[in-house]
Amino acid sequence: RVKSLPKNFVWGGATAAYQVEGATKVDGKGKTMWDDYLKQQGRFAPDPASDFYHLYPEDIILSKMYGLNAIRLSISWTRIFPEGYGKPNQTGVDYYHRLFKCCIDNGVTPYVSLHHFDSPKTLFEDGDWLNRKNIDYFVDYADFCFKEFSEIENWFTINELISLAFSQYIQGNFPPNHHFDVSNAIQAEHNELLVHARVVNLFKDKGYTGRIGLIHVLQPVYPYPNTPENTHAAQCEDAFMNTFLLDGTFKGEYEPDTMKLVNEVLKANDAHLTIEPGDMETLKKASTRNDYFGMNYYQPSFVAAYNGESTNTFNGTGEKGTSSFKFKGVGQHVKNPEIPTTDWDWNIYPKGLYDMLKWVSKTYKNCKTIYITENGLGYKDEYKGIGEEIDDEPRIDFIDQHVEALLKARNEGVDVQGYFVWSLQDQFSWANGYNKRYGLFYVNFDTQAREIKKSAKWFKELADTMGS
Ligand code: BGP
Repeated sequence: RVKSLPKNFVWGGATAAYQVEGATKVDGKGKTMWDDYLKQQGRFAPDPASDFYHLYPEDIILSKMYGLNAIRLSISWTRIFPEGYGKPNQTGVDYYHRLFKCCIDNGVTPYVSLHHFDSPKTLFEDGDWLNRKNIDYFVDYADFCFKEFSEIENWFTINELISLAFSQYIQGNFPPNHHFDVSNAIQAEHNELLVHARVVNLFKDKGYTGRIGLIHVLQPVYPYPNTPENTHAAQCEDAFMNTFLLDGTFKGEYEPDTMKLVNEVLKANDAHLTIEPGDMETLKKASTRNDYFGMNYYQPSFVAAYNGESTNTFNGTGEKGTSSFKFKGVGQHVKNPEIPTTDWDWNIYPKGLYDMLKWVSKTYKNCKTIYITENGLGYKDEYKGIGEEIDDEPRIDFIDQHVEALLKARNEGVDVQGYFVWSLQDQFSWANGYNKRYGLFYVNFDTQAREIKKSAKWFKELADTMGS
């Protein structure tokens, strides 16, 4: 391994408020779009999650002990503004001050997102990102946070814009569970970009100090098998899932080549996108003002051309081989027999991370510093008993290979400054519940006791030996 990392390279663990905090009904917190939905669905609940609301000191100390110098957190909008707007809830504000202080005191630098899939219920019911009024509310909430939490130096606006749009309106596994509602999906993508741009512009115009950026998950799309039709299908999916968002973020315009493909997808699905006057100016202005880029990477998709009706099944249980995805006029996901998959049918392909890093840094000149803000393996970890180490060798392999890919890109000139493993501790997963574990630290969800996984020890060694 090439030891060419700077001393301040960031080794972090990632979390998201709703997935770790639990305590969804305490201290004046308002409901998110998930609370009633999960209750109705009856599969699993967001409480207790990892009870991070109460146990954060323990997790921060574990982070420090195991070599992590950073943590990704998100602020739950509804702890601050229970309805999304109005009068701030001081108890929520105090909680985040305590949490941030604990991180900083322990030398674990907080990287904070303002939105990680948890829109307030009130605003969600009023159209979520599709309603422009909600964009104004978010800008106000962001402004409040920048002013209030001046101890924070690293901000992200929204986590994974595409996952929201795609899971809500295409894949149908996030509320409101629409399937292949292509107009709403593309509109949500555009509106989220607008939200981000407005917040970046506010941050810079008001002269807040610190850094601001956003987080995209990038899912490279490869044709399989490699034929001209499948290549075209891959380009269509790539435009819809990746390029549209990256163009909007870092170019402040949707390139003609991107729009040609996106329009093809829209046409095949009788869908349309509305861009209002002034939108593109807002995006343009923000496009040079991002201080850094958070890239999440899990897996690529392998795609073949498909022109039949759209249909999909989501594997939310870990029963291997139960997922399918066919998107009219775009393509269908196929299995590449040479690529291993997880129990949830996610492709394991570290080279995809290298490919994305190289491509983004080459294509988007305004994308300067990159942090890998999520990467990790969902796995059915086996509990061995109190105080017993959990053997998660496959996770070690996964992280090792992906860090290797990161280093290769870095050695070839891509400015990557950090790596956050998803996730810090085991957490609740939105559409999969509690058996899809990602943590370096095992959480016994009955007792909330933490156990150390082999990967945590390995990660400490990695962080200690590299970049020192
Ligand atoms: C990302 C999200 C995380 C997390 C992760 C793993 O898309 O930002 O919140 O959940 O993916 O996904 P999952 O929990 O569906 O396995």
